[in-house]
Amino acid sequence: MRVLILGGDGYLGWPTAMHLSAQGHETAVADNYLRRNLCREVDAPALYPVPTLSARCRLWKEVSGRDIAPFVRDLRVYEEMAEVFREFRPEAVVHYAEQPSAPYSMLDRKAARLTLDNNLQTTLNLVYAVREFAPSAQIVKLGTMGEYGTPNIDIEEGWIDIEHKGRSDRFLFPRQAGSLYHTTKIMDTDMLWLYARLWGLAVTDLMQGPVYGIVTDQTERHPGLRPFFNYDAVFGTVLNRFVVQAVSGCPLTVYGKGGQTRGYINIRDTLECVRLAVENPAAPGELRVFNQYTETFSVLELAERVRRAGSRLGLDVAVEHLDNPRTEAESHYYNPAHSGLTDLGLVPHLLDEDALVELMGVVGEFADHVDPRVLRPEVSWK
Ligand code: USQ
Repeated sequence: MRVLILGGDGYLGWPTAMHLSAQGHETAVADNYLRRNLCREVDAPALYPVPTLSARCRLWKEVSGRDIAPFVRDLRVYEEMAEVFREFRPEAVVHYAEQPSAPYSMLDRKAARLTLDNNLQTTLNLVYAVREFAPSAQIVKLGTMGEYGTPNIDIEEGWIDIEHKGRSDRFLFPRQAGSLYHTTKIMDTDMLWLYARLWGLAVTDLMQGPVYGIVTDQTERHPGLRPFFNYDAVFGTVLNRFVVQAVSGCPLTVYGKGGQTRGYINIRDTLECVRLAVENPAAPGELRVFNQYTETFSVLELAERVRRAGSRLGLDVAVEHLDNPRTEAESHYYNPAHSGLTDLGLVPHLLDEDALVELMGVVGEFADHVDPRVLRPEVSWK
């Protein structure tokens, strides 16, 4: 299949492109380096340097013999999105091209505005480009488990049947996000559902939990193929941050009580989930939703696992409770359904001690690069 990855330079976009290319799909990546630029703006260094998109595509060609076509384009500009579609003529589009950080979206008015504009404009341009240039192409959009928040009832996979005053209907599961970033993802979902109904678009929405890891089958082939990896308090996600903190001798930063529970997923499984969604498309007019995570943990459980894996490597890992910079429940019910992707064939990589020790090994190569100043959270939700 001809698969276009929007946001193909990011932590997940690039590894997804290699994974699909390795499976025999004809693959292209489009990105405007927004993530790299925002990281510079907030002084959030990546753990190691990452080559440009074109350089990575050349490296991939050298090690695999396969092409990934790079498009450095600003997808907020319809003409640039259209040009990519005209040239590549995708059959499937994977949409990662969003400002992905909750803390960044809460930084100030300017960052909030950028998050809203970037995420919604890109999604709207995608909808129009599909209609104009590739009407039978399916859209696989990365959503987030954070769309649901932490309600006091079981979370369904996207849809819920409701009986009301003797009648019943099926609706999107109620959503209540905890940041502006997560709210833009809700808006994306609503926009895509509108155009699925109106124009018959085929859409899969992958509600993903926080991802961890660096290593995939393809990154193993050359260090220059590793993903863009943040560990700072704005762009880094919790488990990746804990691993970096552990190997660099800094205490693990548990926000508040640490009872916040989320659904986590190994980066290898993210790539497989996207492949499964692409190869088993939604029907025209359908908004299909999968909850994309494999295991739930509280923040304290993650910290304890990292501490134990660290001690296997002779590291003395300390855990520190900080005042929570976010407004979120610190102890709550959490039970989301997540059978859709397993039913399609996902075989999860679970978070055992070996997985953590492997990640600590790779991160450990760069322990000297870690800047402890960027580990402390500075952005407050208040
Ligand atoms: N947390 C800590 N200490 C830290 C960092 C985070 O206790 O040093 C806590 C947070 O307060 C939160 C939980 O860990 O309760 C997860 O935080 P996170 O930064 O790993 O995840 P989040 O901000 O929710 O966002 C990340 C990705 C986002 C994705 C989302 C999935 O950045 O793109 O959509 O995970 S989910 O969390 O399910 O919404």
